[in-house]
Amino acid sequence: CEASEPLEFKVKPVEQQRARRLVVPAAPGLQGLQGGLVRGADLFGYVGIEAVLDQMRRKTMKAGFEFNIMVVGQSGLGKSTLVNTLFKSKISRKSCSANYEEKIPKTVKLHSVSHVIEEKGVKMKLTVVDTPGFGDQINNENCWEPIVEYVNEQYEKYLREELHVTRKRRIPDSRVHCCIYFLPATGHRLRPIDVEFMKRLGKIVSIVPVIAKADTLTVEERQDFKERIRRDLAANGIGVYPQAEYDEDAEERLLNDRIRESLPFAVVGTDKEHQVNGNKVLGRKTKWGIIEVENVAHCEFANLRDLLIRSHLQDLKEVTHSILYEKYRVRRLNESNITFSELGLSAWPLENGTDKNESDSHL
Ligand SMILES: Nc1nc2c(ncn2[C@@H]2O[C@H](COP(=O)(O)OP(=O)(O)OP(=O)(O)O)[C@@H](O)[C@H]2O)c(=O)[nH]1
Ligand SMILES: [Mg+2]
Repeated sequence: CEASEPLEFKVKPVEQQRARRLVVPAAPGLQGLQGGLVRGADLFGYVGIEAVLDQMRRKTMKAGFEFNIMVVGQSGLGKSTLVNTLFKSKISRKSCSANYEEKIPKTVKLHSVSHVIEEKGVKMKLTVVDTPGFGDQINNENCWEPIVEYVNEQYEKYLREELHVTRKRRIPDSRVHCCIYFLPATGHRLRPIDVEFMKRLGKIVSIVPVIAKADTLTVEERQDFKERIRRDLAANGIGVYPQAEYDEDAEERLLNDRIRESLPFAVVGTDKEHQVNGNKVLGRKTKWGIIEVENVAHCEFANLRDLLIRSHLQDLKEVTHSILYEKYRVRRLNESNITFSELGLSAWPLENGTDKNESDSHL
């Protein structure tokens, strides 16, 4: 469904994140002059560099964003429910009609749901890839393979588009920018299957782990479980997003440290709305009350949504493009079995270490 009205939820403009890096300090020689000159002083030596922000803003608003999330985890942990929660929560509530009768069926094949969300003139195409849960088979060996294959297929699609002689101005981006990995709320430790799964997946995609069905844990159990998971992740060398080595400056480190300390987010999902104090809220009705999924006092769904959309959307895209996809690209181009005809090319695009298409496009 498509939202036609502006929404309340604020998507942090990308240029705001970059603005702090684009501040140009005044030249030392100008400082004395500035006090003495009255009108026109502001224009002395002014080249208008900051106008680039407006240009970026206009371009970005026109082009819009593409953002792709994938949900992965054992069967029955509430992955499909959380996808619905995300689309029915603040980011797109006005655009979706509730369907109370429909029960979410078991997911049997990988499929994606896309919504175009528009807010204050900014368009975002949010795609969530829902995957079938694993763990139902007697032998769960290699259960990560279909997921790993899907992520790599999207990189391959992008690579092929990039290597075409006549490239599209804007390559459609179906690469997975973030994978939400669901952990069962056992209250114990990471299970071997989750360790193996995340080890493999973490090499090719940004993982954000969550504790599923967190309403089944007490406050203390939740805290202990989180700490144990963080220790297990570190002990097994599993890097989850946001990785400390990608922090760009002290300000980012401070923000990301706070996120790292609260991972994995303890989430609750639902696709039902209930009346609470005269307001409609997304929640799960129990015998003892309603768990409000967007209320931070009840669970951390809102923190997860804010991380994905409000604060780290652009960073997740950058990490995917500049680090994860780059690794895939280098590996593929170094492979000897990649043929010209396979890529639809008449000659090898890389000559003397430069991308011929790339240099042509700058002419
Ligand atoms: N208690 C509780 N139950 C939940 C939560 N989220 C989903 N459920 C219930 O768990 C059951 C399974 O939910 P699904 O969303 O189909 O789970 P799934 O992970 O998509 O399952 P597969 O498609 O088999 O992989 C449903 O009955 C949901 O109502 C939650 O946060 N808390
Ligand atoms: Mg499902």
